[in-house]
Amino acid sequence: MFLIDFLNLYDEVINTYKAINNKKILVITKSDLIPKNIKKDTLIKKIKTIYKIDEDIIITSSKTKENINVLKEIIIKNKNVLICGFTNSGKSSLINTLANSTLTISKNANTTLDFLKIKMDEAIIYDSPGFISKNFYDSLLPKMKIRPISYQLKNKYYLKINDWSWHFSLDNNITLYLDNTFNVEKRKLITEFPNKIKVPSNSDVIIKGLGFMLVKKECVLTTNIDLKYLEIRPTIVGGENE
Ligand SMILES: Nc1nc2c(ncn2[C@@H]2O[C@H](COP(=O)(O)OP(=O)(O)O)[C@@H](O)[C@H]2O)c(=O)[nH]1
Ligand SMILES: [Mg+2]
Repeated sequence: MFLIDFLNLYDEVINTYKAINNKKILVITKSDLIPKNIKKDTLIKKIKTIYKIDEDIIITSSKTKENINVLKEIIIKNKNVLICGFTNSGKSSLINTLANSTLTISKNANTTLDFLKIKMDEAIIYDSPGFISKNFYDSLLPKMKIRPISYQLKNKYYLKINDWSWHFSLDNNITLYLDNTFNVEKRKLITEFPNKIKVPSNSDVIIKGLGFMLVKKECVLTTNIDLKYLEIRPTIVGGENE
């Protein structure tokens, strides 16, 4: 089982999943953070299409226990199951929920330093150290339910999110999928920002590790955030079919 947290869905993570040749399924964790307006079966379909995934995808949460029984059945049927994924994807939390175990949960990278064997009924689950990505913000993990907030943003203005500035080359409609601990302001544009990236219509601009923003119209985004933290994909939450 390869775990990906909903807000950490980007190419490096998906490519790591794809590189695994064993029998596998993709498990999207922390579903309690997914906003209510996102229909989960639509989300699964979009993830399958955009990232070209053929295997089953199961959405789960250690907090709400969504689909925990489905995962238990899969584990019992397969007898030996390795739980893997990037650090902080919720591996240890999920195993604790599945097996009533007491693995250490942490916000810090790699608290699980070795492969650990945990018994669950007649099956064995293995916890593993997480893969580590260099290009993501792991110090500001979202904890709260994401409340999407939309902005009608005139070209004369930019969005300031904490220390990051985002300017879109034309009047646009932007929806933030970030947790509400971020400080967001609309400001009048005075100077441009150093980094530029092209954004097609109905795209998610992913800020790796933190969330994403849905951009309605094709435009050029200028920003002061290092582009290595950004990735663009067709939106998984809205757009044309909405
Ligand atoms: N909201 C939410 N947070 C979770 C969930 N599972 C894990 N977390 C949090 O994600 C962080 C990493 O969890 P952990 O299980 O240690 O991840 P690991 O590094 O993959 O073993 C911790 O801060 C957990 O509290 C979940 O289902 N929902
Ligand atoms: Mg762990």
